[in-house]
Amino acid sequence: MARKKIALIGGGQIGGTLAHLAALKELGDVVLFDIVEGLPQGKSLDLAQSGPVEGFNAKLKGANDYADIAGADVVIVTAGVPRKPGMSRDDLLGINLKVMKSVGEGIAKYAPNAFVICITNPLDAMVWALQKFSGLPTHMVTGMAGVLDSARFRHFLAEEFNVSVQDVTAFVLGGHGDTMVPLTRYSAVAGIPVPDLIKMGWSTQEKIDAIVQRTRDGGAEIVGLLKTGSAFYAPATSAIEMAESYLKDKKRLLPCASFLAGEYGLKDMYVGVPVIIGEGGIEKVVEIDLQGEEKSGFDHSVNAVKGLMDACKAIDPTL
Ligand code: TXD
Repeated sequence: MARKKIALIGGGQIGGTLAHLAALKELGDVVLFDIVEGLPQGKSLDLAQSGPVEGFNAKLKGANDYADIAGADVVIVTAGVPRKPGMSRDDLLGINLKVMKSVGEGIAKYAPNAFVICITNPLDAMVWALQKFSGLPTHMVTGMAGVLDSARFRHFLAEEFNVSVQDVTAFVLGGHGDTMVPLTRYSAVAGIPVPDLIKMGWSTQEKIDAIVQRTRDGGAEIVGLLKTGSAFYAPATSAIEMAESYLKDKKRLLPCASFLAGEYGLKDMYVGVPVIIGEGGIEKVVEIDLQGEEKSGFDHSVNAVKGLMDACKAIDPTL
C-alpha cells in the first residue's frame, strides 16, 4: 500500500513543526510548500536527516511549485503573513485573503480530493474563504483553532487541579479570537464536570473565571513572551490530531471550525463547533445544548466572525 501524502502549504514556524510531527508519527510522505525559495527545501532536508536517528520512514520534500502537492491526501494550510506594527486588521485580511485565493486554486488543481485543514488567521474567515476559492466540498475543508484553545484550557485546568492533563477534557467553541467560548460545564476531570469540582472544593469560581480569561488570551500571552512570532508547537500538534483522525478514520469528536448548514441556527459560515472527523472528513456536526451565558457568548462570537466575513466580502466581492 502506498504511503499517504501530506502537503503543508506554508513552511514557516507551524509548517516546519507540522512536517516534523507528521514524519515522527509516520503519517505519510511530506511535501512542504512555500513561496520563499530554499526555505522549504532546507527544512525538509534537515528533517529528513533526523530520520536515521529517529528511525522514521517518510520522504520529505520542499517545494515552490503546486504541482508537487499532486494527489495529497491531507493539506494543512499555514500560509500567510502575520500582523505587523501599523497594519490594520483589514490590511492583514486583504493580504491573507489573496494568499487563500492562490492556495485554494493550487489545491483545486492538484489535490481536489484532499482533506484540508486551515490554520491561517483570522481563522474562521480564512477557512470560509479557502473553501470558496478551492471549491472543495464543505465537509472536506475545516479549520484548526478549537483543539488548540481547548488544549490551553485543559493545560490550565490540569495545573489548577493538580491532575494529569490526560484526565482533563474541555471544550472551547465559537470563533478563534477574543470572543471564543470556553465551556466550563462541558469540561471535566475523568468525567467529573468542573462545576462539580468547584462544589467539591477543588477550586473556586473566581479561579476558574481567571482560567477562562487566560485561555481566551492564550495566543496573546505567548506572542507577548516571544516578541516575534506566535505559538507554533501546540498549534501544529492540534492540527496533526485532526489530520490523524481523518487518515486513520478515528472518528474523534473535536472542536473545529466547521461549515454550518443550519446547525446551531446558522448557515453558510464557519465557526468552531464539536464535529466528528473520520474517513469521510467532517462526518457530523454535533449540536450541544447551550444555555444562558454560553448561548449569548456563542452568539457574540458568531457576530464577530460575521463581521470578518463582511470585511472579506468588501475586499473581494466574488465571495
Ligand atoms: O489556532 C490557530 N488557528 C492559530 C493560527 C494559532 C497560531 C498561529 N495562527 C496563524 O497561523 C498565524 O496567525 C499565521 O496566520 C499562521 C501561520 O503561523 P506561523 O507561525 O507558521 O507563521 P510564519 O512562520 O510566518 O509562516 C507563514 C509562512 C511563511 O513561511 C511565508 O513565506 C509563507 O507562509 N507564505 C506563503 N506560502 C505559500 N503561499 C503564499 N502565498 C504565502 N505567503 C506567505
